[in-house]
Amino acid sequence: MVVQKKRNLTAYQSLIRESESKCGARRRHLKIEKSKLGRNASLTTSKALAKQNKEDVMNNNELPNEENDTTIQRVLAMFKDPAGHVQYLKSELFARDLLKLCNKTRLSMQNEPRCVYIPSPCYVFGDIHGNLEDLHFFSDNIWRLGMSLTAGNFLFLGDYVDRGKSCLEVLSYLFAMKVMLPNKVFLLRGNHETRDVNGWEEHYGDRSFIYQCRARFGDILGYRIWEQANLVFDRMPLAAVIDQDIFCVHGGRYPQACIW
Ligand SMILES: [Mn+2]
Repeated sequence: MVVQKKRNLTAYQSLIRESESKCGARRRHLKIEKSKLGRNASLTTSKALAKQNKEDVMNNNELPNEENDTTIQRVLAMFKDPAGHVQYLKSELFARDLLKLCNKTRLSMQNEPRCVYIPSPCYVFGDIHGNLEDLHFFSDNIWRLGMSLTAGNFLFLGDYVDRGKSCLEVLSYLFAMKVMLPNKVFLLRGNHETRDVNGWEEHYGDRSFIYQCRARFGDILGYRIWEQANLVFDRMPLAAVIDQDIFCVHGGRYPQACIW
């Protein structure tokens, strides 16, 4: 789904402030301010496109903020050609990269409110469920030059793991994108981003996230990766609002969740 409002060229800039409620609970509020970020962003994009020829883009991937991050470079290379990276995907290096990415993603999410406000244009994606082919389809058709050179924001509605065979590959790519573009990529929490669901090996068998962690890296390291990924899931926002107009949330979230 593509949400785009043609008339609205301005973006909303959000500032987070904290306050204390009557019962003493700390709450985060978002102050939304209109700005001309949208127009500036598109000028930046066209400048970047003019600067880099197509070959540069294909070779260097998209690394504006994390240019020297070899972890991200390895994950992006893997995503481009998974068949050529079979050894890497089985290696301890991939396990270490996953742990690093979990850590960085958690840090980048810790200041996000439970409901994130996103300006249009925004691409919205449903359940990926460990399906690398789906992600490749989107990448080939929606962000061919990479997310950083594609105008707009990217919102994923949750359920990244379970059911599919490539949970670790999908997660590493999405986390790398979040780390690289924290204000452009947003990952909501789905009902599979909970330990009860993604640890339910009896039900999902070899398609369960915990099974894939342990089968790939052994019980100890596999369990560690599973837990670190779940610590990221614990920090994920639950909802998003595009242009203060379109409410986005994963179906199946428990009803008592407090979004605000
Ligand atoms: Mn679901």
